Amino acid sequence: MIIDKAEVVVTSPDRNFVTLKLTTDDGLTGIGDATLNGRELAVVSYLTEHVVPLLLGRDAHRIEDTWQFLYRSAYWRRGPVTMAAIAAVDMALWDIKGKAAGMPVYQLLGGASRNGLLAYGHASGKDLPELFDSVRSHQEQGYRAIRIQTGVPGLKSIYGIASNATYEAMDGVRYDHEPAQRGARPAEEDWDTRSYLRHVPGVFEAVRNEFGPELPLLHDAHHRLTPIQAAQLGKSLEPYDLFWLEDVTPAENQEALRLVRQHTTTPLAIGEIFNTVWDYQQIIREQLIDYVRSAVTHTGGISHLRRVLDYAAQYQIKSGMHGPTDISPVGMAAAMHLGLSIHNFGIQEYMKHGAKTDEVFRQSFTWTDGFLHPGDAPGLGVELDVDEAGKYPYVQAYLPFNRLADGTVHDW
Ligand code: EZ4
Ligand code: CO
Repeated sequence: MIIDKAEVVVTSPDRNFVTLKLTTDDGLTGIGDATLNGRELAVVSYLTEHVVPLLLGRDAHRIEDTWQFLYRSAYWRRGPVTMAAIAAVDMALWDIKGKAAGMPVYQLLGGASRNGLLAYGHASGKDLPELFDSVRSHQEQGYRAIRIQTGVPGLKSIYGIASNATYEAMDGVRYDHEPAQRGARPAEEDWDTRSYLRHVPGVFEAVRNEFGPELPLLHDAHHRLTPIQAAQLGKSLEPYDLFWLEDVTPAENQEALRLVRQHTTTPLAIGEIFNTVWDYQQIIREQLIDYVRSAVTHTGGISHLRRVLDYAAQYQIKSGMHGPTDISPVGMAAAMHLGLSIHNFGIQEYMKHGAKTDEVFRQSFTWTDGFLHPGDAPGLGVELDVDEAGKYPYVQAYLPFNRLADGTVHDW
């Protein structure tokens, strides 16, 4: 089983996706997701110029050896571009191994540890009536756990709220929240932490009053707070029993979470922008988080994220894999196979992709009563239609950035 072809496919049905497609000499194909939102072409270049030439002629069965070779032989380790490229190779090789074995990937990882994966969706609204409608619509779609994001009085556009501008930029495609916008420059949003901290507890009180105590609710602070502000938010949300509070501080400083942890019992989730186990070393060992947010796509693939989650399991920390629309259907499938097999699965983020995306990527997962299942097709269970992908060339798009009232750039 020698890799004799490796192609990098860039396509933009609804949004940009980067996919690595490997073909072996006996005709098996495997695909992996390498999408890095807003920096897609950097990964394309890393793969095309530096990884593809090294893959040709290698034994496709040797997943671990290939992973170690790509990680260590580069000398320059880690980083989102490198780790997304390695992730794509890793996923594609697991896909091929599954097809060679005639088994879905989760069987190769030890088999199912559960019947399905509890998933949460994104409800949002600029005000409470719009938010309540969005929560109801998610419940009608079967979601049993819901992330809550709202507008903050005085701020024009804010992370997590589906806006008409976004729909227009996305050719009218309705995503519950897609922050990247097509165009030559990133959109500028505004931010004020004090207004946010004042407003959010009242929103959760209203949501609990409307929807009752049972519904698991989540919230994303998206890296914007200082440690003491994060502690304040965690405390103020305790009465509303959150499933988790996500990314309260910028993730680079792991120690910041110690201070947050000393002040609040609100469960914490972090890690969507982490890319190796080293980013988690201290926060897992010191039990400073409750959920690991890494995506398979951004953390070196199934092989490496499984290591992170095995380490987390020793501390009763669970998975909460990132699953926004910028994770392609291939990356989502990889997350589902991994999540189904590990013991310490927590919850899976799940936003539906657009109709065009679903035509480019033919998928075999199921969504039943709020639970995902990757399906039983051999490999990852996703087929890339290269002709269909070719209809949608890359479109430049950027994630937004924030400025404070005085013009200072703030974390987005
Ligand atoms: O901003 O995926 O929890 N989800 C998130 C996402 C991220 C985007 C960045 O590409 O924080 O909405
Ligand atoms: Co997030």
